[in-house]
Parts: sequence; structure tokens; C-alpha cells
Amino acid sequence: MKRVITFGTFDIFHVGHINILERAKALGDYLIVGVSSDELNFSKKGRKPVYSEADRLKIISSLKCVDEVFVEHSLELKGEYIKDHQAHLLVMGDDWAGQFDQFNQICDVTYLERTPSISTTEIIEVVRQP
Ligand code: C2G
Repeated sequence: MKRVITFGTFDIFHVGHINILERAKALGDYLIVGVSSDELNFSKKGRKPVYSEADRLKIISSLKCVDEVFVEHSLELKGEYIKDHQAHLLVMGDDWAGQFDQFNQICDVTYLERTPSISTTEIIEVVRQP
């Protein structure tokens, strides 16, 4: 059984998120998702996610294509997460292209094309407009 792992904040869940999760699952048999903690998102993006960690975990774990979820507390622990979950393949969107190549030593690494024209940041901007 091929185990696939991916990571993300998945805040204000949208079609780009489901597209990458479905494509990641199609590359194997079992999909494990590391959902960034509120603290990790704050350190990456300088703002708290709109949806809480608990709500984001609930949304991701309810998806048909997702088999297992856990909280990603630190980018530095990625290698440990991959080993602990015995993943054969790491999948990320191509906004992270090249950044996780070092994990090639412990699993395959693939970057998938992002879905164009949608992002959490753009949704926040649109909703904010008067
Ligand atoms: N994504 C996508 N298309 C979009 C938007 C996002 O394919 N239009 C993908 C991203 O490339 C990423 C995943 O959806 O692989 C989750 O996106 P984010 O929640 O923005 O993830 P991020 O905060 O970048 O966290 O350890 C890595 C991080 O946890 C990734």
C-alpha cells in the first residue's frame, strides 16, 4: 500500500485545496495530511488563520480522499513526520517547488501545479472590500 503525505494550512477551505488533496490521493492508496497549527501559520504568514486549528482539522478529516490527519507544529519536523507516518511520497503544491527536495533521501517528492486564480489571501481581500 502506497502512503502519500502532504501538508498545508487549508484555511478558508477552497477548490484549490480539494484539487491538490484529490490529486495527491490518486498518486497512492492512503493519504495523510499534516495540518499547520495556528502558531505555525502565524510564523509563516504573520496572521492567525481565519478558521481555527480544530475546525481546519475537522474539515480535512471529513474529506473522502483523506485517510489520516495530524497537526504540523513545525516546518523543521517535516522529516520526522514523513518517517513517523512511513510515507512513500511527499506531495506539495508548486509554490513550494524545490524547497523539500532534501526529503528525497527518505521518500519520493512531487510538486503539483497549483490551481490558478484562487487563494486564501485573495478570498480574504475580496471579502474585506467595502
Ligand atoms: N494549493 C493549490 N492551489 C491553490 C492554493 C493552494 O494547489 N490555488 C495547495 C498549496 O500549494 C499547498 C496546499 O494547497 O500544497 C495547501 O495550501 P496552504 O494552506 O496555502 O498551505 P501552506 O500554508 O503553504 O502550508 O509544510 C508546508 C506548509 O504547511 C504548507
